[in-house]
Amino acid sequence: MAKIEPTQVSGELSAAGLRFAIAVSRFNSFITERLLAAALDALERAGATSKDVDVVRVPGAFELPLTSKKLAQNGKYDALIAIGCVIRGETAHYDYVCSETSRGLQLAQMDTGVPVIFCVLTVDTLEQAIDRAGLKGGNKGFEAGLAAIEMGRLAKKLHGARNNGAGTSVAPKKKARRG
Ligand code: INI
Repeated sequence: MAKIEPTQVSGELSAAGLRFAIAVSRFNSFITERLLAAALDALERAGATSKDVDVVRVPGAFELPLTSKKLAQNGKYDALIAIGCVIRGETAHYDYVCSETSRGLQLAQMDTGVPVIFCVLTVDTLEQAIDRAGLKGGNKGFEAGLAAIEMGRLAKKLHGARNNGAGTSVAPKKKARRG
């Protein structure tokens, strides 16, 4: 059995001092507004205040990736949450919206380095969506809020990990000016 005791690195569930943006789709707003309320509840319980959170509304889930990428690029936020709800219809539209939304959100976080939490329900029926927005399946918005806090904290730590040991956040050294 190995005897080493590796340093454990994870993000604490404290939102104090972190900034968040939440992009919310208006499509299926009956569901997305419930997810948003739960995400805000999680952030507030963990210490976030009104000035720490911006909410941006978009037409549908398909618009979440570009909006998230622009929000991530402006450098104001430690973590983002993308909230949507795609319900299967009779055509292949559902498949295109689901796959491009998930792919685009992953690209947004990989391109910018800012965590983007995926809070897009992809369900077959309205009942399944309701279950995940506050009924039988809990509320995925609350889980997304917690994930945003954890990833926002973790991203800060990992940013400084090479400079001062894992777990310590240190801003990168400024380059010395020449001349
Ligand atoms: N957008 C959603 O967020 N959920 C859906 O269920 C949905 N369906 O079923 O069509 C949906 N479509 C709109 C799409 O996200 C875009 O807003 C639209 O195509 C304009 O680009």
